[in-house]
Amino acid sequence: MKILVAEDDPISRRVLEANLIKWGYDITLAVNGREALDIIRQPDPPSLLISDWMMPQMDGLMLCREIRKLDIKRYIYVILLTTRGEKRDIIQGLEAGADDFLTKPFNQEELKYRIRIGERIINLEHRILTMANTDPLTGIMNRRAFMERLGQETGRAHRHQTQLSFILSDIDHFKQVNDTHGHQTGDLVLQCFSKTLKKSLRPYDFLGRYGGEEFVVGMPETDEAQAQCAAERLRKEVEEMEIILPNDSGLLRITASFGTATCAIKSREEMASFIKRADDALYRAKREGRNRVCQ
Ligand code: GH3
Ligand code: MG
Ligand code: MG
Ligand code: MG
Ligand code: MG
Repeated sequence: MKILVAEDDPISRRVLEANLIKWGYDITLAVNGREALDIIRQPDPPSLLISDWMMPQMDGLMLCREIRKLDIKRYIYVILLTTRGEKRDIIQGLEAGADDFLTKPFNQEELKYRIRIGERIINLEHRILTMANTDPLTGIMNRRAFMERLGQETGRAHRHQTQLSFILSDIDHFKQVNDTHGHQTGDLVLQCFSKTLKKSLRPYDFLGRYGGEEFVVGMPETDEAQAQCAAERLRKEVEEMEIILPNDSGLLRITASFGTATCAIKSREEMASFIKRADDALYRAKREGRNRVCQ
């Protein structure tokens, strides 16, 4: 776990640093609240902050208030350290948004176990977030997580004036798989299908389960021709895939249809219309006989 220490006193900072390293934490140091806030605003910030109260430029109290105002995805657990141990100081600290409070001089062992409390909360949040973003059957992003990521990538593509492509795929006659081989085999097919897509994609492409037997791929920095090419590669991989049925019941082969769309560079195309174009293309692929790519 990454811990940020905000402390203006060099000696206290060094003692904290030495102990946190000894306890196995990955630490970042800041000499005042302003510097700490800048670090927290960067992508992938530390999940726990140990902050002194009295600091130049921005004190610990102000820092707590600013952190709670930020629109960030992950919770930041804050332990405030101070020489001010009166009841009303503690209340003021908690009111500003601190999760815990230690009065200086404090016992280092006590700090160690107070960090553990924060760690349990951060781990719990991590588990819940993972569950909220993952499709349990295939282990890939669910629709919610995919759409969130697509939104970020659309923004990035617009800022950097690059093209973003989108592939929507749907397994052909999947209902028949369920009807002929049972729902469990259907589930196995979905798992094999997502694995095959995943291993055929580039590391920066992202894959999600859109619903049922529909899967989506986001492809940053990819133009129309490249997207067509990638979808064609996926189509072929799926066609060649052999699914080993349980209990020696032989092999099963499937096909899928694909629709692609590319986000225009200059007009910040609405995400909904972008998806609609891929959906229309997929519909065409189905109508024209399935096991094909349309754009
Ligand atoms: P098409 O080629 O037109 O796409 O035909 P299809 O049979 O694939 O399409 P249809 O929409 O008729 O059927 C999709 C089926 O997918 C119906 C539904 O029961 C099944 N399905 C959806 N989610 C799951 C799942 O999680 N597991 C299993 N086993 N089946 C699922
Ligand atoms: Mg101080
Ligand atoms: Mg479908
Ligand atoms: Mg289908
Ligand atoms: Mg259908």
